[in-house]
Amino acid sequence: MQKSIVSIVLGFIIGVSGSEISFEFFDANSAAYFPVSGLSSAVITNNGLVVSFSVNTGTMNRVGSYGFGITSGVTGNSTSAIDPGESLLAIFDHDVEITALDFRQFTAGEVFNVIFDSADHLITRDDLTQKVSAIYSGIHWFIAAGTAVEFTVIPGSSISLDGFTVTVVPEPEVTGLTALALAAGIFATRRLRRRQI
Ligand SMILES: [Ca+2]
Ligand SMILES: [Ca+2]
Repeated sequence: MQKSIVSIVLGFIIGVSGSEISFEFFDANSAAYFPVSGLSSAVITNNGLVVSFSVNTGTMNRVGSYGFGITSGVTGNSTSAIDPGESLLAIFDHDVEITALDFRQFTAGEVFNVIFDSADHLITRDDLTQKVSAIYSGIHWFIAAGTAVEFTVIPGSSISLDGFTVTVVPEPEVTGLTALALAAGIFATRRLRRRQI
């Protein structure tokens, strides 16, 4: 009885923290697929995490078998990729860490740019951790709640972004409460054991 109450309290306090949350815009068979094609903005709730997506020009666009990007009036626009002058913006309602990015149509010489906290984070094809599937992982990029992260490319590049993965960073006061709940759980278990002796 006491143990189950502690489990419920712990589960409630931990909430959206911890596990990886994926956003997929290309693979329609993926469990994390969100259809946003044709929209200039979209608010998505995924495992308790609320994300506001928007584009600076045109609309988000998925082209089957090619990729996901932005289609707009920029010079040399590819309908299935992010081109120079096009940006996808994301704002999260919790502190998160970006842990992986999944690309397509990423060829040698091209450079993707993720901008946050007024700093560029440039990715070349050589930087990709899995070249065939064009995945960039092994990162822990902290994005504070309410601040914008911008997905874009540098001139001469045209790259599709299939999706990305984040983990939610626990808030300090939540961590404190979790420790308190854990301590209460240990105390309850000890009392239970002592009674059984
Ligand atoms: Ca484009
Ligand atoms: Ca390309």
